[in-house]
Amino acid sequence: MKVLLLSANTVREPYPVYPLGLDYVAGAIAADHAVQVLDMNQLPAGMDLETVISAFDPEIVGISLRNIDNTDITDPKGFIPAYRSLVDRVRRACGAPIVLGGSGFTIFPHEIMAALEADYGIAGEGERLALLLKALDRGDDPLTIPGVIGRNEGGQPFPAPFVGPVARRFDPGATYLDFYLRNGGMLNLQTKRGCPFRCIYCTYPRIEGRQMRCEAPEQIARIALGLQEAGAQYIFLTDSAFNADISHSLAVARALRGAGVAIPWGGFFAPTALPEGYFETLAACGLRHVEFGTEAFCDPVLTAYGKPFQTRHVVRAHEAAVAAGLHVAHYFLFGGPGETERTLIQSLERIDKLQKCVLFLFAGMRIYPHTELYRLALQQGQLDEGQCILAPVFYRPPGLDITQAIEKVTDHARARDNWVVGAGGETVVKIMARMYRRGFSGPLWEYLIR
Ligand code: B12
Repeated sequence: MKVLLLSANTVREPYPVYPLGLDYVAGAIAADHAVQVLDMNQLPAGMDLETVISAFDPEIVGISLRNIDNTDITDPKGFIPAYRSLVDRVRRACGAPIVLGGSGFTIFPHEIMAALEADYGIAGEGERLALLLKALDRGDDPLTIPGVIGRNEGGQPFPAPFVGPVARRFDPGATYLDFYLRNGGMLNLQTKRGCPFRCIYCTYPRIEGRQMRCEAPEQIARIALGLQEAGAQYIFLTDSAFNADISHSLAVARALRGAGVAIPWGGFFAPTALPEGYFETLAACGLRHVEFGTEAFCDPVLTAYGKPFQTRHVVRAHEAAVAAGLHVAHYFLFGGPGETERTLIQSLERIDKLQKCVLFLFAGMRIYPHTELYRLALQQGQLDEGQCILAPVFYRPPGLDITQAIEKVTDHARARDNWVVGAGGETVVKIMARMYRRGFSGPLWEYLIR
């Protein structure tokens, strides 16, 4: 079959993100189908979407929906209307069935199917597109495939994790690659799937499963070398938390160094108890930056959030990362269950003591389906059973006025150059674009470190 895969993501905040998910989807079907990948960030030179579609004449169009919104209560942006226009354009250009997928889609499969009126959707891992294509080819019912849903609520939206080979197809000749190389030079790399943690607000275990499935370090290093040879100047590891499996993370780091990967890399980490010398070893293998998903700086709140660490672990992990010479950032998410004015002030005062880092601060916890937070919000009468929360709904902690909390955080941040409230907005996008044009690469927040 002729399959067109389309990345719909044109978000520039904090910087453009290479459409990694489609490399895996393409890898799963390329042996048996003719695949063309398009990226709405950069279409082939001199062509618009309609021209590419009519030239390729696809029999199936798969659309990757990574983001739903920016999850920023202070400057909210939603992407569903733009996705709807994209689907309409594809419909006008060809009669091929449309299949939706991606992390954003996986969180709200039925709601997004209804909003976009696509033909099929695959919640979870897109490797299952191979099964969907086979079923369509044979005239079998695709809705019996785990994860596949149809237009009218049929199917099984939440499958067990995909079992079977996963193969990334990275194409160094892709027309859109140059866009990412020019805008920060950052490409991305997945070393495992699954998140074992139980943070009450988080979608990751729903998107990737809870069971960690690790890729062989040598295979990861081969892919990383390919990214480097294609011109990447920085690699972002997309794992939910790179250190969730300590020994695998160390093996990956050593494999990267052993394979000759010389470009720097970074990713998300949990500030959990770590073995002595952990960050030194990673730094010696090329780790340049650490983004800690810290979220709160007060033990009762960390416990209420279901985080797998306490403040003493945060302090130790922070100091170890700084001592290893790494660029360090922490994400904070204020205003969840257990947060009061007192805990907020306590967290802000403690954050002030964190040296040599950047702080990304969000106030307002978005409620996602199938999370502990969702159940709590229902119980507390903040949501009605069956209420659609595709348009963001934020949790209201009983002990705190969230508007005042935002003001407090914003006021506190105003006097501090290394505190960034929310996603940073257009100002950040503009500054980053200017720096990328001047040849800077990577996430760039390191220039804010104080
Ligand atoms: C790493 C990451 C980041 C990094 C990315 C760095 C980089 N250079 O890649 C950073 C920190 C920059 C980032 C930023 C943002 N992120 Co982010 N990010 C993630 C994370 C943890 C992993 C994404 C990833 O690459 N996964 C690995 C790839 C291989 O998986 P995948 O893309 O999901 O693809 C698989 C399936 O989804 C499926 N699939 C994908 N496409 C298709 C297409 C079809 C047709 C099919 C059938 C299947 C399919 O198959 C693939 C293989 O199995 C996810 C959470 C998660 N665990 O998924 C959040 C996540 C995607 N991010 C999210 C958000 C909101 C953002 C921001 C908007 C935040 C902000 N306010 O700035 C920005 C947007 C950036 C941008 N330009 O798009 C949300 C999106 C949901 C939502 N509410 O919209 C997520 C889901 C986290 C969450 N809150 O739940 N992010």
